[in-house]
Amino acid sequence: MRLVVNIPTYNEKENIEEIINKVLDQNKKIPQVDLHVLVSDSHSADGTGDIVKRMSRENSRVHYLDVKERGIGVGLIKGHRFSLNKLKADILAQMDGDLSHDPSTLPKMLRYIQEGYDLVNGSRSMAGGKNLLGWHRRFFSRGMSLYCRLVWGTFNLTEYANSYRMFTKKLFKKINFNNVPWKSKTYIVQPAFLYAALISGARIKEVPIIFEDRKKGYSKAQIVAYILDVIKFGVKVRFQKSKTIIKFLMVGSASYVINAFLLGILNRGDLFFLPFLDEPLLLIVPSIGSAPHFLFITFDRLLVSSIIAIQASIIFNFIFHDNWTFKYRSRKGPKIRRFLKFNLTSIGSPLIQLLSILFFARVFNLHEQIGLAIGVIIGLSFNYAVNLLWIWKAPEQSELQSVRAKTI
Ligand SMILES: Nc1nc2c(ncn2[C@@H]2O[C@H](COP(=O)(O)OP(=O)(O)O)[C@@H](O)[C@H]2O)c(=O)[nH]1
Ligand SMILES: [Mg+2]
Repeated sequence: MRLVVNIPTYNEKENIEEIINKVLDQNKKIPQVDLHVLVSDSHSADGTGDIVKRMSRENSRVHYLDVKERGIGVGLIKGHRFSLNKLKADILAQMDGDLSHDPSTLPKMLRYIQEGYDLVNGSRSMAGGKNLLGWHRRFFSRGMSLYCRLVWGTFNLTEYANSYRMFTKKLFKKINFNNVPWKSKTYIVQPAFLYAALISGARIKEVPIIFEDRKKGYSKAQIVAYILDVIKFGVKVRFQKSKTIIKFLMVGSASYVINAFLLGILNRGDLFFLPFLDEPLLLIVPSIGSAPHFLFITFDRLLVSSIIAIQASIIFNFIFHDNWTFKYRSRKGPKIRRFLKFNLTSIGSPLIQLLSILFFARVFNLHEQIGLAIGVIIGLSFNYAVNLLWIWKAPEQSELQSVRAKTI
């Protein structure tokens, strides 16, 4: 099993040799993997490339890739692709080339990957973690984390910006890079990659790390441009999420039309005052006067037509939600189980509407249409919430803690 640690660099001649050696040293602690280091360099002008090329001639575990263009995202993504395609990596990792990340965390990260996590993320903000950068950089990291947490709604992740990560080849292949602005000149690739991993249903584990400030060389971070990119990305994520609600409401409206139309033609042959058929489609089912009774229920045409119409609209809803509205969310288990869950929760909304009509009419003496309108809003919110949290849910962090150990 091969693990490739990708180090993106731009002008790191003072640090690169030391960090490569320190990473390779870790192999003693994790002899079960074939550890390699890849330096993905943006054509540094300071001779970083020459140092790495010399090292790669002396040691077959060291590799050099000139990604030519500037940008840490270019180094990372092109580097990971190279690791997969050329170096045949099974597990991918990435860390900074300025000794800010301590390579001795690598064995711990590997352990979690081997336990079945898809992505292990080094965190400076969780218990045991530390950020030793200056106060303004710490302030920026904290602010950015808070923004991402609130906007993305990921309250269990503490770190968004850090680059020290390990993940599986399977996860990397699953990620849709069209949604990751990795060619940007800022470090937006860090949060954007994390978000793309979440969307792909990645099981994520955070491990505490201590982030040292670099001792040599200079920082290439462009904080103002980075802040703007993070804000822009957050707006995009929010819009994506609103799109889900809009789709949900569109499918719901269409299914109401189907429901009403079917009920009309089955029960009466018309829709309100619009005649469609000469007689009800369900003529064979008797109307209330001659219908059979069972316990308190009369099996008349209205009841049978309602059940058929409602069930048809539920099926319509399900097909569109499964293939369109919630398509981007991870789906676990067989489709039939999701369908049964959906049917079960679909009862919730009419029940809420009925209770709301009765409650507002009987308790507050309000018109039944007011109760119905309130009931529809509560019912729809209820359905939307259970759809997101139960039927088409992306895995929660809390679930991740209890993930079953799985050997790779
Ligand atoms: N390939 C590549 N790597 C870069 C680029 N800019 C920064 N890096 C690397 O990304 C890592 C983090 O950059 P650094 O300047 O230390 O940012 P800071 O830690 O946020 O101050 C280091 O290994 C840099 O050499 C770039 O344009 N291309
Ligand atoms: Mg740095």
